[in-house]
Amino acid sequence: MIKPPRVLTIAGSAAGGSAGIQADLKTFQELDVYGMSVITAIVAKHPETKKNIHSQSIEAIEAQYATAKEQVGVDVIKTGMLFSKKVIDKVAEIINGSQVKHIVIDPVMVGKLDSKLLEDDAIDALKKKLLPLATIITPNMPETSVLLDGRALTCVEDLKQAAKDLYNLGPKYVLVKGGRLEGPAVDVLYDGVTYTTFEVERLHTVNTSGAGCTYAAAITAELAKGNSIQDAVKIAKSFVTTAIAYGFSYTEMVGPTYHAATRIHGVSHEVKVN
Ligand code: PXL
Repeated sequence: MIKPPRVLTIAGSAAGGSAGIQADLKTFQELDVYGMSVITAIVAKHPETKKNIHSQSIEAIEAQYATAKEQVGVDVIKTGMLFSKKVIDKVAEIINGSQVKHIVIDPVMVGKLDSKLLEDDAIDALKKKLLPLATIITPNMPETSVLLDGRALTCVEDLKQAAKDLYNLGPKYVLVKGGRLEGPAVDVLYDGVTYTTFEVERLHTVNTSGAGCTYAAAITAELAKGNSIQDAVKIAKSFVTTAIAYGFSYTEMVGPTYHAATRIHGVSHEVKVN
């Protein structure tokens, strides 16, 4: 009987299905791990009040974690949108007591549709309490800038220096994603000694909603299956690039990546590792 590795995402619910918990669970399913979730907040805009973040109570967060742990058990944890300092404190406490094999932290701050997904006064707690617990953190360029006090990033060398400075906050590995650079899409991995770059051709599409969540979720799944960090990042980047290549939109709005693309189309994009 196959019992896949058990993976828990602690993140926000993106009602449109492209990002957050929904992207994570779709990715986990595609990559053959058993997915579970703790929902920290629901992102969904009310048509009249315009309220778009519906945060969950600490009690609800504790209850979801207790349920996942008791009913199933947890091998690897991923975090996404945490929203507040209060939630970050609780998630740090959960992680500290969890004894899981890996922690993947995607320091989500702003969504594609400009929702603010992390409060300003939570950034310090993220840096001091959560990042030091991570096996790997996966900031994009805007998140990297915020974590490094507004630093400008314009080239791969800047990403390397940023990865080194983020490494000093305590995670075992830092993956700075260069999606907003010109030219090929290059990400930089740093382990305290060596830099590894992961490069794919740049795809020209607007339908990338949830790409960051999907990438980090794929890394989480591959680590849970026992892959090395380098292999997990390589497989995950190929997976998310193929998902972006087959992204689409049902409406006028920015659409999702296609989580099933690798399976449905039987292709996976080549990633150059250096
Ligand atoms: O893509 C970042 C993201 C993460 N988590 C949630 C989101 C979004 C973007 O909208 O809604 C819950």
